[in-house]
Formats: sequence, structure tokens, C-alpha cells
Amino acid sequence: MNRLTGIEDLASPDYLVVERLRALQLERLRRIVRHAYENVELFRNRMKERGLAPDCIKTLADLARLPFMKKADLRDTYPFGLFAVPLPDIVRLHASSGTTGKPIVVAYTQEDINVWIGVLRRAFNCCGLSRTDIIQNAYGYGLFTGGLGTHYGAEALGATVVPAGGGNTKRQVMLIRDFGVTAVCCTPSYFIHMIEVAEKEGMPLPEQKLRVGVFGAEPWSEEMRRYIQEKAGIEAFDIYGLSEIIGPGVGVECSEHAGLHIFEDYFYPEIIDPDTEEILPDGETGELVLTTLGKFAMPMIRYRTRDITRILPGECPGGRTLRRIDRISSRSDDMFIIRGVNVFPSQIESALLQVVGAPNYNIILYTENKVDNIEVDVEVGVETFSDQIREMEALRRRISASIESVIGLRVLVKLVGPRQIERSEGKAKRVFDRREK
Ligand code: DLL
Repeated sequence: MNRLTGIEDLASPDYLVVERLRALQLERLRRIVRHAYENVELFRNRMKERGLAPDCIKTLADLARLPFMKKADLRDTYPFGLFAVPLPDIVRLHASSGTTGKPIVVAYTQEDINVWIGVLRRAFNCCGLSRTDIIQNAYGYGLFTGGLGTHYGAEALGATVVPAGGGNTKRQVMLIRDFGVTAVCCTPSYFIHMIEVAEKEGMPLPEQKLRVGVFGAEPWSEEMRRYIQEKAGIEAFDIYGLSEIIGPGVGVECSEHAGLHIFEDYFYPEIIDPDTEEILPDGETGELVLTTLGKFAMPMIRYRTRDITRILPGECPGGRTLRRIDRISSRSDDMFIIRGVNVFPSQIESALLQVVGAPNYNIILYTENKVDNIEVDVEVGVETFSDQIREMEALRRRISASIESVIGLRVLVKLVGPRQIERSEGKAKRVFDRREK
């Protein structure tokens, strides 16, 4: 039993009997709701407005009675307004810049850090990694949670960690070769860049000891996984997380690759209809809402992630009893509406990757004659690049038809030559909105 938090230290919570897991979740939920109520003014006020007190939580279903928290709550209380412990008890701050305005700030007590390290150690375990692995961490170190989070989790696993951070790709590849690195952690878009650089520098990844990639922090498609696995000769795992909840390690795939297990002994998942806020049954797609069951510096109760997914019904053949979510294909705020049609960038990625092995692309939204349109610039690799105008035109048409069949809109496809699309070292920016407002 942990002295500070009163939380049990369980040896292998991934395989708990479901009833035991639910009982544990309820116990932790009650504790965290009370803690938030007593220490976070915003939460207490919202509870009072609804006539609720912490003892309203009698079962897990009572969670549905509690108010939601949103990203705006973090912005409005910037920087420290949601902290639930005194500053001296906080040992680390992280921040996420987001796209607009002030960053959001998140905080951890030493116990919270230990929880984070624990879930990441379990996440690496899910990916088949152990103390015998050499793990190169190419997530950015600093305020971003990806770097330090991954680092301490991999160390706790007992693996040998290479804290490469983001960037300097030539050196990354050299380290992979020289150190005999067996696993890389970074964004999938950055790894695609590494594959290219490795080839160019004469150190192709399939010839190295690398066997596992742990990729996350941005959406990526099943087609992208296939491309990565084939080109690098590795097994690619999807890892999910967000700063507000803890950072990387909220969920991860196991070797079944049948969805991402949520470490739900610490992060309680719900799926809601983003418009009505109704809870949706398992299997139905909606917005993921997460409650932190064991984070005390900054508890998040019913946090609306804006990430779109569903809880996968049924059991994982791998035996873990933790519920699984589908890969996060998009965020609700990534969606754009063109001529009345809702389009997610991930749909375009899947459609174009079905035609061409070209993971480098940009989506440009523009207005012409007062009508909004989509342009997709697709970079064609040297191997596909052809002098024959007719062949290139045929390829362009096939990509265009594939995208149209998925999103139901004709888009303008442009093929661009090798290295014309800017490479990313962290989260890729692929959508450029140049529409007239
Ligand atoms: O990206 C934490 C992280 C670091 C996760 C490293 C995985 C690996 P934020 O910068 O706060 O935190 O961004 C969180 O990124 O709400 C999702 O929209 C997106 N995201 C994270 N992982 C995935 C994933 C980190 N596996 C936001 N698939 C989240 C799709 C992801 N989207």
C-alpha cells in the first residue's frame, strides 16, 4: 500500500479478473473525486452547481453524473489553477503548446511520476520489450511529455536507453547501427524520415538489429503501419497518450495489434457522443473521455480528449483484461467540412496509401470562385517517379479516384518530386487551411 495515496501496488494489473479491476477502479474513483472536490475550486463549484458531493459515487456508473472537464478549463486557469496539491509537493511540470494561445500546463507529484513510469514500463512490456533491449528514444525532450515520459519508462523496464531526442537524423541512424539498437520510439512521421535517411546513407534499417518501433503522439493509419513494417523490417506498435491525462502510456497495443489497451486501473475510459454528451455503448464511435484514477497533482475528471475512437467489444486474444480502444484515427477538431462533407485527414491518408507507397503528403484547403476545395500534394519517390507523362497522369488519376471513393469528393491531386514535402522531426503538420474566411 502506498503511504501517500493509499493505492495498492499490484504486480500485474494487466491481467486482473474484471470484477477485481472494477472494484479497484471504484475505490480509486471515489478517492480521486474526493481529492479533486476538496482541492480544486473549479471542480467543487461545478459539483455544487449540480447539487453533487463526492459521496454521490456509489458505483462506477455514477461517474456519468459528474461534470466534464475540457481543454478550455486548463487554458482559463493557466498556469496553476487546477493543481490539487501545494506547489512544494509538485516535482515536475510539462506543457503542451497546442495550436493557439497559451500553453496548457500539467503537474506531477513524485507519486504521479511513479504511476507514469509504471504504466510506461507495462506499455513497453506489451510491445515485447525487456531489459535486454536497447531503446532509442527519439521523442523530443523538454516540456513535451514524449521525451522524459518514454525515457523513465524505458529505464524502469531495465532496458538500455539511448536518449537521442528529436532531430539530427543522420546521427540517429548511425547510433541505431553502431549501438545495435533494437527498438525506436518516436512519431510515425519522423520514423518515415529515418527510413529514408538510413537508405540514403547506406545503412538500411532492415539490415540493422532494430526489431520494434513504438510510435505515437499523432494519428497514423493501418496503411502507414504496413509501409513502416515493410520498409524497416520491424514490428510497429501504436502508443497513445496526452499531456492532460499523463503523457504517453495511457494506452498501447499488445502483440495482437487488435486495438490499444487502456491502462484502465489508472485511466477510466468512456465514449460519448460529442454533440449530445450521451455515453455510447461499446463498439460505437465517439469522443474519448478519460478520468485519471491515480493522479493527484492535477486530477482530471471526465476529461474530453476530443480524440475520436470506440471501445472495442470482446476480449483480447492476448489475455490482457484491460479494455481496448480502436486506433485514434482523428481528433474532432482535425475534421474539416468541405462543401458540406465532413472529411478527416486520416481518410485521405488511407486512400492515397492504398495506391502509392508515398507517406509524404500535404493537404491544402483553398477557395476558388467562392467554393472550398481540397488539394492533395503527394510526393512521389524515386522508384515511382517516371519520365513518362502518361504514366504519371495515370497515377495521379488513380490516387484521385481512390480518395474520391473514400470521402465522396473530387480533390485536386498534384504529384511532386522527391523531397518536395517538408519532413517532420516531431508531430507532422499535414493540413494547411488557406480557405477564405
Ligand atoms: O503526444 C503524448 C505522447 C507522446 C503520446 C509520445 C504518445 C507518444 P500531447 O502533445 O499532449 O501528448 O498530444 C496529445 O496527440 O490527444 C491525440 O490527439 C494525439 N495522439 C497521441 N498519441 C496518439 C496516437 C502526446 N497513438 C494528442 N494516435 C492526443 C493518434 C495520438 N493520435
